[in-house]
This record gives sequence, C-alpha cells and structure tokens, in this order.
Amino acid sequence: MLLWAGFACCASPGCYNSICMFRKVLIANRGEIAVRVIRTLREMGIGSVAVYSDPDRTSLHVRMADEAERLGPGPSAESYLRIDRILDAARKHGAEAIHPGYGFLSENADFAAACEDAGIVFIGPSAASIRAMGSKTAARRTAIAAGAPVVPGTDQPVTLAELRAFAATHGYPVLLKAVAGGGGKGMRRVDSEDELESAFRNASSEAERAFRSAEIYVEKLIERPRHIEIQLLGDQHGNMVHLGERECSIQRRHQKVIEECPSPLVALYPEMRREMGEAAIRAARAAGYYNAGTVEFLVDQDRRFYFLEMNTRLQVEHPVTELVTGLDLVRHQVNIAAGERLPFTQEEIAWRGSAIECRIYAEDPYNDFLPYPGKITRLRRPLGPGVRIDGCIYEGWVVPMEYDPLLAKLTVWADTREHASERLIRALGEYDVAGIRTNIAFFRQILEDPEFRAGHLHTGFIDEFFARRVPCEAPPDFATVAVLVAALHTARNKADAAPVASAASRWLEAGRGDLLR
Ligand code: MV4
Repeated sequence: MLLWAGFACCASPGCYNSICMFRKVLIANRGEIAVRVIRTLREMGIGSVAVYSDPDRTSLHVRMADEAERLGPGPSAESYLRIDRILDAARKHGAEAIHPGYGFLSENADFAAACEDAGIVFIGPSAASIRAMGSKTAARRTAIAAGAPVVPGTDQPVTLAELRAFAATHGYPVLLKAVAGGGGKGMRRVDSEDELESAFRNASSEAERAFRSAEIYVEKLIERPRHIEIQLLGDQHGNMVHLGERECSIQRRHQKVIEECPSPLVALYPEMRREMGEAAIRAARAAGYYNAGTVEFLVDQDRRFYFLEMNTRLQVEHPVTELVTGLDLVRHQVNIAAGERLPFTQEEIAWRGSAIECRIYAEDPYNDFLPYPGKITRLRRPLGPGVRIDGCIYEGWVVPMEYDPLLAKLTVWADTREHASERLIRALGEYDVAGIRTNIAFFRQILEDPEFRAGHLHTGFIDEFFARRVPCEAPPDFATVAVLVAALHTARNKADAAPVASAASRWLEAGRGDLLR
C-alpha cells in the first residue's frame, strides 16, 4: 500500500510526499460531513469519490466530489448502510481508503473489518477498538482498568435482583442504561424502589427494539451534569495527544445543539483540561486506540468528572476544536490512516480564543422540534470575520425527508467567549433561509440568555430555558399583525434581512420570519 520513493511518490501531478499518500478516497456518507471531508481531500490533492442514494442524486456532496456512484434507494438500509455496495463502489473507482464520516457505518466494527479484508484502508480506528468501545460495560471496564474515574455502577449487565441490590447499597436515584446503547435510548431514571421493576422492563424492551440486545446495566444518577468531551488523535505508532475539551451540555432529546471550546467551566479551572485529557488518553490507550476519537465525560456540580463513553469517529462538533487549535482533524485522520506519525507532541498543542457552533436544522423549535424538510427557496449566508459554515444546502435544493435534517453548522471564532457569543448572534442575524423552517431564531434567543452568557450550562439547560421564558402571550389580533407585516415589508425592502426594530414581544420575535412568508 505505502510506497517509498525519492522525490515524487506517485504519478499525481504536484505530489511530492515522501510517503505515498492515497490518491483517491471514497466518502461513505452524505450531507455536510461528506462535503467537509471532500474539501480537505481536495486541499491534500487526493481524489474524492462520493456515494449517494436516489434522493441525494442532486446533493452537494455528489456535485463537489470528483466522482460519484449510486448506492440504491432512499432508505439507509438500502444505500448508506450497504457495506457490499460501498466496497464495490470503492473497488470500481479505485479508491484506496474510505472515510466513514459520522453516523451510518462510522462505528460499525464489521464495516471496518470488511474494509480491511477488501484491502481498503478504513480511515478510523481498528475494528477491535470500535468493538471494545461499542459495549458500554466493556468501555467502563476498559476505563476502570486504565484508572479513569467512572460513575459508581455495574460493569456487567444486571438482572432485576442485582439491580435491586445495587440501588439498596448506593441509594436512589439510579439510571438504567442499555449495554449496547448510546444516545439515551433504553435509559430510565429510577427514583424509588416501587418504580424499579417497571423501569427495568421498559428499559430492556426499548433496548431490545433499538439495539437487538435487552441487556441493561445501572449507574448512580448524576443530577444536572455537564457533558464535556475530550478530542483525541493517535497514530499507529503509539503516539497520542488530546486536543482539549468541548462543552456539549446544550442538548435536546440527546441531540447536541450548541457546542463550544473551551468549556466555560474548564476556562475557570484550567487544570481540568490536563486531568481530563490524561484520563481520556489512558482509556483510549487501553483500547489500543488510533486515529481521531472522543472520550465523553459527565461533570457533576462539584466539578468531579466521570468517564461516560468513547465515540470512535470524527464528531459533528469537531469544528470548534479545529478553530481553537488551528488543526484540520480530517487531514490528520487521513495522514494517520496512511501510516504517518503525528507531526506534533502534546506540548506543541495550543488553544487560542473561543469557538461556538450551532447546528442549523430544518425543524420547527416552536412545535416540539418537528422536522421540517422542503425546498430551499432563498439562501443567504453569513460571512465576515471569524465565521465558518459547514453546510450542504443550496438554493433550489430539496431537503430530503429520509435523513437527519442537519442543514449546516455555523461556527464562529473570536478572542473571548463573550465576543464569540456576540459574533454568533451577528452571524445568525445574517442567515436567511426561506422555504423551510429552521431553528436559527431559536439560537439567537439562547445566545442572548443570561444563563448561557454566564456559562451556567448543564444537560437540562434547554428544558429550563423553555420553562424560564415568560409564557407566550396570546397572538395579537389580525389588525396588529397586518400593521406589523406592512412595517416589516418596508424594513425588508430597504435593506434585505436588515434587523427590525426591537421586537414587540417574544411571540413576534419567534414568528417574525413566518409572518413574512
Ligand atoms: C448519565 C446522566 C446522569 N447520570 N449517567 C445520556 C446519553 C448517554 N450517553 C448518557 N447520558 C447520561 N448519562 C449518569 N450516571 C445523564 C445523562 C444525560 C445526558 C448526558 C449527556 C448529555 C445530555 C444528557 C441529557 C440527559 C441525560
């Protein structure tokens, strides 16, 4: 696979690497992450092969790649999850490596193994590492063996009797979790003995449905935790560094919506970064880990941190780490997969300024975050200092309803968290997406929230944010709306998307975009 040569290692014009880098890489993904990976491949002079399902035939990743291959119909099981078709596409197009992105097959150990069997490099960790971290109890055992702190709990699946015994010893509340889980499915909070049996049965059957494994383990419940994760990069020669933390506490239904680096908490207690970084490296080393990976921690109100799980892939929120460290994680993933050594040591990693990302979804935040796919009829994107967009939408594109409706990630960098918040509010104001509903206006409200600005974050933040807001007043009567619509049209015509004079009420703020349509 790897050829050594004196000056140019391959026939590609402009290639002067001493190690022969891949000439062509297939991206086994879609949407913004496929576009993101293609961009770095292009910078590296590596050809890109996109794969697509029928509804994605006109998607941006297909347009941007050098080559593209159809996988099948819309459902993921018939397209982006078809290991056989993806490997066929890689062989047909002569791709030497596959980047799995996130989601889909990215954490599928069988896929990583199938790539290896086919002589194609999987740009990620070994199948064994993926497997070791896929079982949450196995991951806990690995972390314990590595000396990383874990929440008091069991490191084997439990029976109802064992569960009862655990709760009797450690007290309530406890949290039931699926051994094969992740993402909150099969999770049940239990506050007292009389809830225990039904919670156990419900958790088991939910886990069985979601993961085809009914196994449950139990942990002591941490109240109002923060979710802080550590980014790792390791090569195949035993070198590993951490790239610091990301604060991901702002979630709804186990879906992150805002992520930042540094964590406002770690910024106050800088020794936490080194301690969590070292714990993460120890846990990953114990699993023989290489390539990019993320160790998730829960942090309690006394700032104690606990290993939660490890994500064995590039994360959605990686841009905040890239902006603060100045590194391109995808480039390092590709170099590591090609057998190169990490080109820096831990001491050479530096963190500068503050980055905040928000995930722009086609959804209605004022209607229980219901997905809202459709045709993009108008698109204007923010630009200017410190703004980065990782997106996949364009004017005229129809957001397919088959997949996660993530449209773009808007990430800003500034010298301080305060300035980054101001910049993000400014950039959100420049964003103009018409034809579908998005959560853009919702982010502006969160960014302006005093609790957010103070950095008082925890995993219940969004629920409390909704509860804290003054309940919506009744919609104004028709005459008021008519006058406002006229005024807004005038404002729009003067300068497109110009800020409107301070909204008369929260209802108007929330519904302003809709009134114009
Ligand atoms: C917890 C917890 C509190 N205590 N474990 C949610 C997803 C899964 N990966 C782990 N999760 C949690 N585990 C103990 N012992 C609270 C959560 C949790 C959470 C974690 C991270 C981000 C958002 C969350 C939202 C609700 C609950």
